[in-house]
Amino acid sequence: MRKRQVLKAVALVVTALTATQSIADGNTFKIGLILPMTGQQASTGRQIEAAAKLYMAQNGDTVAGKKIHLIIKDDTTIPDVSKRLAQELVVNDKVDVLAGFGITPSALATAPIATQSKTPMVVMAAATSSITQASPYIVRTSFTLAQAAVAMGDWAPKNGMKKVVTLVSDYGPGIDAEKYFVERLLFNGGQVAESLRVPMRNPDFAPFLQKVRDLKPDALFVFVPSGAGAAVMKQFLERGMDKAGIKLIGTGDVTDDDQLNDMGDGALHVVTSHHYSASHPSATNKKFVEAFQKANKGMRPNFMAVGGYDGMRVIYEALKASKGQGGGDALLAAMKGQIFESPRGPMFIDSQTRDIVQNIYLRKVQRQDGQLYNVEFDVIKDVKDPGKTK
Ligand code: VNL
Repeated sequence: MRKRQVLKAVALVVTALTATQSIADGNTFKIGLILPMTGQQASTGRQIEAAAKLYMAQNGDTVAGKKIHLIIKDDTTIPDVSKRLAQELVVNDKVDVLAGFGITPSALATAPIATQSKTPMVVMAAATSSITQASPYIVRTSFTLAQAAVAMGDWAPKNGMKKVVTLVSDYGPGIDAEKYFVERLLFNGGQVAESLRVPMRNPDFAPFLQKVRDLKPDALFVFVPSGAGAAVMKQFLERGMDKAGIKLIGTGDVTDDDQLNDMGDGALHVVTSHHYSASHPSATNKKFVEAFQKANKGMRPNFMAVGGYDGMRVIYEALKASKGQGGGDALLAAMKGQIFESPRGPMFIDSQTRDIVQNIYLRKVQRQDGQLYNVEFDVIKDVKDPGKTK
């Protein structure tokens, strides 16, 4: 008799709890942010986490009547872990949106989960062209290497660098950077002395740089992922390659704002092409950089931070536009076609490709107020990803 009553009471409590839970869920909007918080690309996770939190601090955590719940998971820079975490976030946590993705293999591994569960997946960092084609639920707020590299392939040969060696990380974004840079370089009358590819994991640049020295090109074009640029710069300078008359050029990943200020004067005058510089001269960017630094002990935001910040904006606005109703397809529809001013400049999510259209800037490393910055000196407006296959 007693036992029965206890059981009944327990059942009632459980029912009540479940009810509260489901009411809470009904008013909650969950964003599963999968990032490399440890491992080789940990700086990317750190930057995006800080940016997402800043966006929420500035814009509140209630949107269209829903309480935003950010769930951050560390994929340790390992694609299989990204995929498993995404599965758990969708099945157990019932997230409304998946976001983050520090490296291309993580984004590609997770794409099928987004498709199967009809969950929008906002790629805030990874930058291989093909990613947006891996799932109709992917929207990108970072950039593509093809987008950035084309500008350098036009600029370098017109500025005295005809004979170039390329050195890229041997995976998706590196292969895109090499392909689109070389295509434009050749088109503009330049020549490729050699194309070198270094392993993505634990790269040792020394033997490759020695080879470049022997080839004596006018310039060395480099793509390495965010976080690896300082090592390249150090070894380039240690080998006296600048003194041997070889110019270092690349996409802006190599002079990443996260590391640039610690690279020293050897980095001065390096020219790169990219979509974001912390010194981008707009009121929107000044406000962003100041607030980011204030909230993060002076840490300077890099292009990863801006991808995360704008990604949150795309999610918030999609939730508003779909009036808090949620549902993957409604959210996705409201992400497509968004157009707004980012700290990087104007940006647009192309509804056909779900990829980003944005300005690409040519920048030169210079000292401003005692610090090293990528100072923009030219712009190619509204660049679509040239790497889309039909
Ligand atoms: C990727 C592209 C990663 C560019 C990066 O840094 C980067 C990628 C982590 O697609 O894997 O700077």
